[in-house]
Amino acid sequence: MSIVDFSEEELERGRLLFANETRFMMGVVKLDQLPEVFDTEVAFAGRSNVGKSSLLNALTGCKDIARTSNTPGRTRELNYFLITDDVAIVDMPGYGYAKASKSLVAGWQRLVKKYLVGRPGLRRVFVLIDARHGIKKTDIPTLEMLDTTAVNYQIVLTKADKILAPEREKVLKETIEIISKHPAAHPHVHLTSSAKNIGIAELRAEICNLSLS
Ligand SMILES: Nc1nc2c(ncn2[C@@H]2O[C@H](COP(=O)(O)OP(=O)(O)OP(=O)(O)O)[C@@H](O)[C@H]2O)c(=O)[nH]1
Ligand SMILES: [Mg+2]
Repeated sequence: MSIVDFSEEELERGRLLFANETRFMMGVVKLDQLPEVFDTEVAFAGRSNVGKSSLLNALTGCKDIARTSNTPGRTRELNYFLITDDVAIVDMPGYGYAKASKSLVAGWQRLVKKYLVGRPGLRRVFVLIDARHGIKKTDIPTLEMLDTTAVNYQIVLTKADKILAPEREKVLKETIEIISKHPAAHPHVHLTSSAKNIGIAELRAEICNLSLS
């Protein structure tokens, strides 16, 4: 279930885009290491452990192209994956992971923030939210930061397999209500499960449409 409707044609275009072999390009720890601007760049943001790397694996159909783990805070760099020469997805370190040392977390967060507000060609930031919990207080600073910049962002609910249909409806409704107060948020919300392949085709179509617009 996804409340974003795509035509058969859009879904097929998305499928074809992601049928390309995804390549890991580089991990960026400092802004001066960022690659040249791509025609289409999108990024995955969200709390540690929300499923950013897993979603990238599901989209690309590569089981372990982005490292996934049970250990929050595993992704520590801005990891660039190339879907094609012109389309890049950036897997970002998660925010809100308390167990890593404060200075480490502060370092990642500075990097993430500078990247988000200053990256030319960044078409959309997908903000991942655990569907079991919905948008939490710890997510709000990120949403507010994105509101104050020119970056367009969209909520993607993750791990939908862990809840039943009525709970899915409820979290979708609540999420849409919250984002209606955030001016830069895209009004549509994706509901996904990397484990059970829910909403993956739709997210591929969404990214493909961005690359065509
Ligand atoms: N059931 C279920 N588990 C998932 C899903 N997506 C991710 N997980 C699990 O959640 C945990 C964290 O997933 P990651 O993809 O590493 O999360 P991340 O957001 O990249 O984490 P950081 O890199 O630490 O920020 C792993 O144990 C995954 O197997 C999903 O759709 N369903
Ligand atoms: Mg990760």
